[in-house]
Amino acid sequence: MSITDIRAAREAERATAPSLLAGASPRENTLVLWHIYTATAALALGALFGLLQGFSRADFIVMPAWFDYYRMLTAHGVLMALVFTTFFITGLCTFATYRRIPREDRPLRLAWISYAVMVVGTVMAALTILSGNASVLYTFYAPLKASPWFYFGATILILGTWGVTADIIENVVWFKRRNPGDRIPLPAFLAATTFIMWVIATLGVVAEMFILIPWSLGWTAGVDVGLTRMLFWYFGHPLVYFWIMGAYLIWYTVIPTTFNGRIFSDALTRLAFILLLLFSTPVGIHHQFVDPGISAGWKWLHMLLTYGVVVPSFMTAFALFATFELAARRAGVRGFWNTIRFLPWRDPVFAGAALGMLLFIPGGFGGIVNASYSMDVLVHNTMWIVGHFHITVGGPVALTFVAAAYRLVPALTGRKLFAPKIALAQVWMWFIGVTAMSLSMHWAGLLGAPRRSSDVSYLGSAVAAGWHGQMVAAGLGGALLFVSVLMFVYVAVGTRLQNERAAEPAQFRFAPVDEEAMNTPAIFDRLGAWGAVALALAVLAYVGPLHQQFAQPHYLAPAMRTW
Ligand code: HAS
Ligand code: CU
Repeated sequence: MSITDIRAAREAERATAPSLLAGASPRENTLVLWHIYTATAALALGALFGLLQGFSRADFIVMPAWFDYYRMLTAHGVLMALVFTTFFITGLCTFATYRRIPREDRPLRLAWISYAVMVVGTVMAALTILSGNASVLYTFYAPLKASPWFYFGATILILGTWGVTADIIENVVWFKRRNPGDRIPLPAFLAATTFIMWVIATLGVVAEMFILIPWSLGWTAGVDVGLTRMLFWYFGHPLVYFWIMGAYLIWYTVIPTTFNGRIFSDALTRLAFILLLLFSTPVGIHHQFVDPGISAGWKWLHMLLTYGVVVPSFMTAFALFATFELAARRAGVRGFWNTIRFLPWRDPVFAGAALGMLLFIPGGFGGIVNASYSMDVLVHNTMWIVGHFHITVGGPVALTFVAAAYRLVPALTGRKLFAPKIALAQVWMWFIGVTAMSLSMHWAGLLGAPRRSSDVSYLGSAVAAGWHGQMVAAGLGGALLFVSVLMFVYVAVGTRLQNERAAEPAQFRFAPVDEEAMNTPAIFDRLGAWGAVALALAVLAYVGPLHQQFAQPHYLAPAMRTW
């Protein structure tokens, strides 16, 4: 049988596949759609600032004084890293929980209130940035001081996500009460694990706000910079794993449905997420290798644990390849290249996610470079890091999210995917744009180009001229990404606006588990217990470093407003 015949047979089989298809409620769909479209709006606006960012760095433009570089950079970072990702993940995880825990007349009040709180916080923070009163970048490092409205907005956004967590957990508990002997359905389990991790992580940033808010209100004279940075990175690393867990949820449970595949193993998937829950927090000091005031011993421990958090990602890589191969073998396909050709590359849902997976191979390896203390000293605070995070959060994470939206939005609106060819071109254009951009950024970083600075030409220095070419390539890659985002918005919004409803409502399936996979041990379902272990690990990893911060003589830095 040729690959074309196999593809046709697979399509036919997919139509009748025993995938897990749960009923949908229009009330629930509307709620999820608001999350997804809010994320889309943040992505569109963030992309505009991304384009300006790339062009400024390439010296194509100079930002005007009334909307300076740092204001634009803060708006870009906050909208992309904190708003787009968070709204997409709250929508996705709420959806995964609701679809796999069907419930009549599910109370939605808490979910709607949480969504509204998130929006209020976002609008407060965004307006403060746009008005020029919070050009503190997305890491809001002290002693740069923003208007209190920014810190209030960010805190309110986080409190809203705690409401989303409470809603997801309430549904899981409801399920467990009615089905005490059953495992929590896998997508709901992954969603709940992600949000338990998130709550533990956000404790750090909320604690930081207890320092920043009184200080920005003028109630305290200065700020302990070391302490605020430590609290930030206690949150900052798990933040990036919060993003990737959203992508992993899609890779494990949704992507196999695009080629009629099965989940390789329910137990392995749960274990990977449990490991991410345990190891995402006690590694944050790998962002502070060059910070003073933290002893080498604690830096070493966090470095070691960082190699621990890599393990669930390697497990994921293994499980995904296994899923591909098992499906191909069932269809009679043998050999590496035939397996690759067997995969549904013309489906934008698959293609987007798969291109994201490919990007995560260099992305993950770059992370392992950063994790090593001695290597990090070479690349810290250079464009290399900016390349690393665009090839991770801008690659596997964002590309998987837009790809999944091509399945989610039709399912939520009951309409056919609008312009599927543009959707497919869009994910490829994203892939090419982000590859060009982030590889050039890595390269520029190796040449010494700094991050977070508006003028990288150093007033015409010869050394700085050496990375100008890379900055131009990055700017052009960024332009491709910008066009790609516009294409995404066109398809995602067009799907909702087209009047024609699909003859057969679009379906959203989660993949079934491979029949030959082992049974899942009951211990893997003990979410509360794993959450407690994760919290204990976080405390153990930080009690020493925090003690060091408090034991040092307190120098409180005066506030700075450099813009
Ligand atoms: Fe990172 C800095 C270390 C992963 C994001 N990281 C950052 C920052 C961000 C970020 C935003 O140790 C900058 C923060 C700032 O503003 O300062 N990172 C790591 C390590 C990993 C890692 C060890 N990072 C991520 C992910 C991110 C992300 C994921 C976002 C989503 N990172 C660091 C360190 C720093 C850092 C230091 C601080 C540096 C400094 O100096 O400031 C790892 O966990 C990565 C493990 C991943 C893998 C890859 C597995 C591959 C998979 C794909 C499978 C492919 C398939 C292909 C199946 C080992 C799962 C299929 C094939 C087909 C044909 C379809
Ligand atoms: Cu990190």
